[in-house]
Amino acid sequence: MFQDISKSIEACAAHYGDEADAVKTYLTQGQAKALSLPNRGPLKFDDNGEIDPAILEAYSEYGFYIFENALSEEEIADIRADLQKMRDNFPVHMGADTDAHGRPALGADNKAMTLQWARPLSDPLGGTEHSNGRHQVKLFEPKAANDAPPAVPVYLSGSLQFSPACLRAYAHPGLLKLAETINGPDFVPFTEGLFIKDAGLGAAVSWHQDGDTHWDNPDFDENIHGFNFMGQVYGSTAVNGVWVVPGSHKQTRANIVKMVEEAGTERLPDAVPIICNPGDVVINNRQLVHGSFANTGFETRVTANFGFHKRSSVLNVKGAGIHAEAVTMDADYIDKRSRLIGLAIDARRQRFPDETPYHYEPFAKREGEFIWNEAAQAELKDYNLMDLSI
Ligand SMILES: O=C(O)CCC(=O)C(=O)O
Repeated sequence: MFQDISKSIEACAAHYGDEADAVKTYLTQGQAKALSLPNRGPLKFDDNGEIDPAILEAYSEYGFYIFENALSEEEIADIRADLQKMRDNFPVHMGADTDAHGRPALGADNKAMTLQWARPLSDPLGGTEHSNGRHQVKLFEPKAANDAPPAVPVYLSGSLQFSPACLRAYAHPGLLKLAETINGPDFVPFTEGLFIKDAGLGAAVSWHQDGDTHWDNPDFDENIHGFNFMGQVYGSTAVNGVWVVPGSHKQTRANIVKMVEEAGTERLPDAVPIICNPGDVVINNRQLVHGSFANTGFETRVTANFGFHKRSSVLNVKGAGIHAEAVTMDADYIDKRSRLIGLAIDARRQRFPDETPYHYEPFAKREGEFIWNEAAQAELKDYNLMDLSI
């Protein structure tokens, strides 16, 4: 049912010297524990078209849920084709203005952040002040192969401007219904990007919680920092995938330094990997302690991330400054950034005419405003300057 990653487990463990056996056990046991949790299955609805309450209960309990086959084979094929086009247009090396064909590289003249790079198998964020210091510990950095390039792409911000297929996935009616159920019908965007973890090269993302703004809010609750959907383009494994500490989203800001100290290892004992097949989409609470190790295995992971917030979590709130410049996000600002939802719904309607499109209540009387075509796609350039970062 899932890909056999035993060779990757061996390869991963081999990087850890004396700890190789412990790593192997951690990966194998984590995998078994993850697959025993009751938080995966198809996106199900009751007779009234509402999300199956059992899904909402499991999401609330664990802080993540895996929707199997949420993206059809056709949709995944579209995303892979876009990905190939984008990769073909990546800068030929970090900082280059042109791609391998001498054309202007993807994102070369953008104002907003686009492609981010890191040394192969490094942990570029752990233990730094980057992103307001949320990656509190530095993870082990395995040694990459001698012929590995000095830097590899790890994250593409603002991905929907470069990929109509990712834009269409963003308007998946079942997923947007879930966003509505959790965040209310006036839910708003957060940020979108691609996590790229190439086999044998992909960098780590150290343990962290995403939420930054509302930890001391008197109205704090488990959903106040929103969630990310994580669409799996090639699947996700114990070696290349995100690990999470189930249930940690209900508590306050975690002291990850202490968690690692108490465990005596960066391999947090309560964590489990998110295991997926291609086409599965995960909902991941942004307060969950999570992270991913360097990808020392033989399988590449690419995750299409796209998140949503409650409107009340961002309205007239000063942004965290992590994904975009920190400004106070008023109703006009939020409306402008939310236009992406209207455009994505129209893009999806054109590609999948037999599907009932999602009805986004805030644009109930404005649907005619959102017409997707090549010009509208081009106008998305730098849209992520207005990410709703909290
Ligand atoms: O995909 C990954 O490796 C990291 C994902 C992550 O940290 C996030 O979505 O916040």
